[in-house]
Amino acid sequence: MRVFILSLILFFSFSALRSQVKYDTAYLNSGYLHIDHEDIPLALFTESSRFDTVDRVFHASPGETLHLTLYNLLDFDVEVGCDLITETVIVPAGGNRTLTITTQDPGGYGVYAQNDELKYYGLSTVLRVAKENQHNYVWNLRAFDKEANRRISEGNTPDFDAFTPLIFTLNTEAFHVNQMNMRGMVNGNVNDSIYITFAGSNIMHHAPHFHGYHVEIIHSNMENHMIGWSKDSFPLKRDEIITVLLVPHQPGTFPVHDHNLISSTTNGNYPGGIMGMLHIMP
Ligand SMILES: [Cu+2]
Repeated sequence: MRVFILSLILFFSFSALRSQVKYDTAYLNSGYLHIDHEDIPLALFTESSRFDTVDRVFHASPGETLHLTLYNLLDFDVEVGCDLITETVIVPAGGNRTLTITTQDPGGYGVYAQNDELKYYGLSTVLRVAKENQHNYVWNLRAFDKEANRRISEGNTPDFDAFTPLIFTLNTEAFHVNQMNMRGMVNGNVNDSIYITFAGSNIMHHAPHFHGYHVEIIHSNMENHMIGWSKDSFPLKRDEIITVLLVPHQPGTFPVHDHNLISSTTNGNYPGGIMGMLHIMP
């Protein structure tokens, strides 16, 4: 009996230890974003070695250590880091390296190329630290100047002083009147706790505005004096990652758009660009 109890204790302590470590992988991958009959070159963290335009978002529970193995399919080396740690890894072209990230508090944190041009080019995503059974959404907002992307894809330096973005995306999709952004949808019920993490991922400042609801700003990866405030719009700085809590008080369908109004367009035409949608059932 004593041996049995002892092995039970051992078993549970080992599983507790194991649950604090998580392994994950992603690819550094290049391809094209197809928007408004044009192909815009970019590079993203992807789920598989086959390129697709879905940003790979990482998840960990608070306190968990994430061993993130990155495979670099690009033809140059990329140095990758994360907001939560000071170490970085240089992932060689064609090779792989593991970034070890120790997490603590819930929130959204950046995982990105250290080089600003590559970060702009798409190598910037989110590590969402949260309990597993929550309603978590991550919305990555980007502004693209096609000329800058073309120059980076050809190995040249873009001219960010002449930066003229015409393409704005939420999770690499631009809104279109005939086609809602399916990657910018929130589905929930009145009184649910819904967490949305906004990443101002590449180069522009944004100002998300919620119609129909106020949200509580609960976390930022930067110094932010608005933590705990209940607001319907808030500034999102370049490289900032803000997590908000939405507890809907009424049912309905409401948009979330950006008050940096140029980003509600695609190639200068309204409506387009960054547009999320909330579908709240009774
Ligand atoms: Cu508005």
